[in-house]
Amino acid sequence: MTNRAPGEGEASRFGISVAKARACAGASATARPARMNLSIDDFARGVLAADRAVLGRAISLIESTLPADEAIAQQVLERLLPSTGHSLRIGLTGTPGAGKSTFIDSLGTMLTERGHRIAVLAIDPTSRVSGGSILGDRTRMSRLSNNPHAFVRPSPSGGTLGGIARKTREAMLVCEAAGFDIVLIETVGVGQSETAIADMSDVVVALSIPGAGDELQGIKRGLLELVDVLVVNKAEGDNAAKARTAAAEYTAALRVMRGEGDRSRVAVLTCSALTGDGVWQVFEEVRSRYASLRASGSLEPRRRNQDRHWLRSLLHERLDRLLLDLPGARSAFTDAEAAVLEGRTPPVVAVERVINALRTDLRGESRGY
Ligand SMILES: Nc1nc2c(ncn2[C@@H]2O[C@H](COP(=O)(O)OP(=O)(O)O)[C@@H](O)[C@H]2O)c(=O)[nH]1
Ligand SMILES: [Mg+2]
Repeated sequence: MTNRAPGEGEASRFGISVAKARACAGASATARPARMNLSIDDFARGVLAADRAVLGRAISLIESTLPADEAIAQQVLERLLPSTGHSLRIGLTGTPGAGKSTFIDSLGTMLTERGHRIAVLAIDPTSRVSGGSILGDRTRMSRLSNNPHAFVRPSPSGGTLGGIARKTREAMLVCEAAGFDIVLIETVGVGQSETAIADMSDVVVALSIPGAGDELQGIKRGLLELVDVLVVNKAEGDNAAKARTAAAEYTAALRVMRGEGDRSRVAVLTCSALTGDGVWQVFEEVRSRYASLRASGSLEPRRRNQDRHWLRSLLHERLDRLLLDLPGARSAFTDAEAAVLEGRTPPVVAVERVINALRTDLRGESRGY
């Protein structure tokens, strides 16, 4: 099999069977477009048949930034869309070292033993620096990484948080189409990645550890809005009592912050991801929240609302790109930035100039059709 340059060999994409492609799986994957000679049909059929090799490649396709790959990725996604949505989507956040990967390994193993199929994905904007939250942690997920009923995929590296989150979300849809009935998405508990995870999960779990009295400051109001289940991990041995105290402090603080009668109360639990104690209870809480979302008819509206957020953020991203793709708008933007930096023009005036240049560019474009 030869390495193909992007955009080359369009026709051959439709010629190769999944089986043949699988036979090539051992070949070196350097500098090859992610679509790698699979047709849209091959991708869709392979994913729907839960072919792990094709699933892996479909996700690589989604992560690819080659324009030719992106175009195919969109069509593959569109084909798979009717087969998505049938999973419980669990978001897991918490500071590095809180035990997220260990927790996923423990819970994931319990779930596969009960007949579930688990996909584990990650959103980690720092992955390029840290070497990948999940990849670096494969040892922490040693059981799950070798489990035939689990699929573990590291965070896509590079790009903006928005880009990484989008790709993770699309990978989640592909995993759903491949029949995984539980998707666990891990993110480092920093800044906006928590918002991103809440925008693709049905239930959000935050993991923390008993610290030296910093429990209360650990609950940021923003995070509180996003989290359904708060878990104090490492609650075993000498730590068990400390963890219980931390959980009690969380409960008290949450009551104050949210108000006594708030029905959408955050559940506070303790567990030990290491021993497995309490891990299943965390899942029961997650499952019961998911069940009430479904029973009350709020699951679908919640997901549609998430889709609307994605639509808006994708649109913003594309508009940014469009601005830079159109020559008039781009140079107006460069001038505007310089003028604002030098204090010659207020931003509100500068933005109008850019918009006017953009309008002129677009009028020119539409005449070209
Ligand atoms: N004692 C104890 N250690 C744990 C527990 N869960 C995780 N750890 C340890 O905490 C460290 C960080 O765990 P990891 O799962 O990588 O955390 P992550 O960064 O949140 O994914 C590792 O050394 C784990 O072995 C637990 O329940 N108890
Ligand atoms: Mg981890």
